[in-house]
Amino acid sequence: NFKEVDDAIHYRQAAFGMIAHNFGDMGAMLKGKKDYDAAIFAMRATNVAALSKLPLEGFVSGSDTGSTEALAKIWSDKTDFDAKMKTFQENADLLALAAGTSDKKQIKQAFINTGKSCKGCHDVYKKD
Ligand code: ASC
Repeated sequence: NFKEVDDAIHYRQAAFGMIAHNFGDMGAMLKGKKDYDAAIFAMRATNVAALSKLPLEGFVSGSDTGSTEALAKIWSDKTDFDAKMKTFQENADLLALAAGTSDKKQIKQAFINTGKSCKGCHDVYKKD
């Protein structure tokens, strides 16, 4: 358990920050903004899959105020929020699996699916 609500907010923000760093680098490789390195890409995909399991724990009740972009709707629609988070985790797991192959088409599709599950949640539950 977290000692303070702020600790929970920091925890989930740290996880999201690490997810964005790893996912962003994968995107740069797929878009040709930097050289594609299959080993680094696979490591990052593994990182994102593991990190995807972390943020949900930080969404404790009462943590919709303070230094956060999380909307109160998360807690009024918690079942849907949890389901969307689970979909993200599943897509991240599939991306890590794809990244272990050399099937670039499958990798790209799995990356797109994962990005959609990031955006799908942000559109509804994150302040702009
Ligand atoms: C990222 C990032 C997000 C997602 C989202 C995907 O790299 O920081 O929030 O991808 O833009 O659509």
